[in-house]
Amino acid sequence: MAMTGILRPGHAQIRVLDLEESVKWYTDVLGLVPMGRDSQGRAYFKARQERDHNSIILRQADRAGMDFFGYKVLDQAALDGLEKKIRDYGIQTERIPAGDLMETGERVRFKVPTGHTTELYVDKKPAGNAVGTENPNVDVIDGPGIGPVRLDHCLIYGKDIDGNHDFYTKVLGFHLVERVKMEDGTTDLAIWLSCSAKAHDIAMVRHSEDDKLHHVAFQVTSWEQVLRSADILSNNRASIDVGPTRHGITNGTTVYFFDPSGNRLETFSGGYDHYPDMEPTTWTWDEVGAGIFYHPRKLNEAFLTVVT
Ligand code: M3P
Ligand code: FE
Repeated sequence: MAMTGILRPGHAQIRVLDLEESVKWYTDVLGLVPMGRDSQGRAYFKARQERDHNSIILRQADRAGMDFFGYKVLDQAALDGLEKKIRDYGIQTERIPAGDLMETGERVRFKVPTGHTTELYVDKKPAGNAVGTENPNVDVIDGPGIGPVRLDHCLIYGKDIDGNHDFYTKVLGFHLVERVKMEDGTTDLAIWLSCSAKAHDIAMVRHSEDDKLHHVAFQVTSWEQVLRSADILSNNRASIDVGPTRHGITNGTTVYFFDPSGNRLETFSGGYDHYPDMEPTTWTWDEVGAGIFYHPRKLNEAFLTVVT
């Protein structure tokens, strides 16, 4: 039976260099809904169709990047079971008390083999989406800003991609959706993993330095909304990295851009459904360019190497 353990990515805490400037940008340009601040000064946001209180937390720091990525789990029994499996696998866990993150229950925190701090939690206070749950209107996305519907996935960089693959599939219950092979034809350069029927809930690329962030991605509803994202970004003089274009991998349409601190973000649409019984898709080294950006069919060096 599906969806008995980890349900979906639930929150990401992102480091920003100037909190006030970032709060304004995440509200007015990205179009997230501001949900308040905590006693540590962190700023909370949700995407407009998310029902839980927060999904993006901004923390002022002296360098950009991601502090942690958290997944929502079905219930307490599933959380306890997952914590036991993580410990039995040989990875230490720590419990962060309820309320440390605003309107969020107790979290189980651990480090995956690439050094990324990762969390599981059950409770986050329902806060309502843009249209409610009784006889809802269609959510007409009218601004301010892009207004993505939800936090969708992140792409992380680190050394032990094989360790992450093993841990994510054997312990956390994810399945492999796509992979890119290196020149040797056997080593994985990158993998896309799902805990659901989405084309990916997380992706990871082999890299010389651990605990790096490539991007955090938000879903929008159509290719036209991807184009609209890029228009809004350009209107606001935001730094667009790549696109709008399409990935061969996942078939998603995409635009990549940077927040004011240099964290790369993505709004994307589409991507096929993938179930655990389906064979993963493999991209060989000679066609990796088309996997990443389907139209130019060649690698973009800056896209691959700039991380926070
Ligand atoms: C995606 C995606 C890279 C590919 C990224 C792909 C970094 O972001 O959403 O499928 O090679
Ligand atoms: Fe992505």
